Amino acid sequence: MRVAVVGATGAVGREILKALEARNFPLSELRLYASPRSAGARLPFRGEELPVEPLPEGPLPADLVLASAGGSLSKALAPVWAEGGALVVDNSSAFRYEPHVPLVVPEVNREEIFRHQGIIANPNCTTAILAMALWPLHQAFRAKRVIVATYQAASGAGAKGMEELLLETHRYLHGEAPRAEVFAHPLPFNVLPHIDAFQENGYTREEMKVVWETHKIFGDASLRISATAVRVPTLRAHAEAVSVEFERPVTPEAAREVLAQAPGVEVVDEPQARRYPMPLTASGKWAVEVGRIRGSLAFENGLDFFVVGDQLLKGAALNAVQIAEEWLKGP
Ligand code: A2P
Ligand code: 11C
Repeated sequence: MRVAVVGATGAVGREILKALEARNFPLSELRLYASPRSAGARLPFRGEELPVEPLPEGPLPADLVLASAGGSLSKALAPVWAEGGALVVDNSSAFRYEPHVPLVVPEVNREEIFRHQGIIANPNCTTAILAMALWPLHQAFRAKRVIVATYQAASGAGAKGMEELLLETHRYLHGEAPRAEVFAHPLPFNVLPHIDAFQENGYTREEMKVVWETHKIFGDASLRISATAVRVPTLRAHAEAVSVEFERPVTPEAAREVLAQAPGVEVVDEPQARRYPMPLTASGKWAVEVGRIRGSLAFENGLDFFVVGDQLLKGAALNAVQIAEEWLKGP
C-alpha cells in the first residue's frame, strides 16, 4: 500500500500523518506533497523525517491518495490521480455533491465506500461532528427537524486561521487594533456569524453544507435542517448546540443510553460536576463529546444537546484515515 498525502504541511495534512502513525496504518511507502513553498521541509513519521515534495502535475506513485490541499487543486488533480490507479480520499468540497462520489462517515454509511469510482469525499467538519451524534439518535427516535448553531474554531480555516487568531490576539493585548485577512473581521474577543460565502437564500455556504451533506450521508433528504455557523476565537475543535424534534417519544435518559453505545461518541454529561463537552477537552480526541442532553421545552418529542469534536480529527484527518481503513477491510 503506497500512500501519498497531498497538503501534508497543512493543518489537516499534519494530523493525517499522526493518525496514520497512531493507528498503525498498513503502508509500505509514504510520500508527502505540498506546494513549492514547502521545498526542503521534512515531517516526522515513525521515527524518521520524511521529505516534502512539490506536487507534480500528473499521476502520483500511490495506491491511496489522502488529499487536503483545497478544492480547486482537488478538482483539477483528483481525477488524474484516480485515473492513474489510486483511490483518492478527498477532504475538499470539490466532489461531495457529485452523485457518483460517495460521501462517507464510516460510522453512518460505511457501505457507500464500496461504490466508489476512484474518489471518495470526506465531509465538511461541522457536518461530520453533527452526524456522529445525530445518526444514532435518528436511528433510535427518527429525527424530523434539526436546528443547529455552531461555535467553530479558527483552525477550520487552516493553519493560517490559527496563526491569525494567535497573532492578532497578541496585537490586541499589546494595545494595537487587531486586523483580519483570513477572517471577515478581527476574530480575537469577537464572534463572527459568517463562515464561507452568503447564498441567495441568506444562509452561508458553510450552513448549507450541513444541510446538503447530512442529507447525502444519511440517505434521507426529508430531514429538515437549519444551521447558523459562527466562528469563535478558539484554536481547535468545533462545538455545536443542537435542537432536534423526533417522530418517536424520547427522554434524555434514553438518548444517553443510545449515545453511550454509539461508536466514536463519548457521553460527557455530568453538569453538576461541571463535566460537559468543551473544545479544550475534545481537542486531540478521536471521539466526539456529547452532553448537556435535556428534554426540549419547544418540541413535543424533542431534545437539546451540545456536541464538540476535534474538527481536524473526526472532522477531517481521522475520518479520511478511517475511510481508507474500512476500504482495506472490504465490504
Ligand atoms: P504549503 O504548506 O506548501 O503551502 P492549510 O489548509 O492548513 O492552509 O494547508 C493547505 C495545504 O495545501 C498545505 O500543505 C499547502 O502546502 C498545500 N497546498 C496549497 N496549495 C498547493 C499547491 N498549489 N500545490 C500543492 N500543495 C498545495
Ligand atoms: C471551517 N468547516 O470551519 C470549515 C472548514 O467544507 O471542508 C472546512 C470546509 C470544508 O471553516
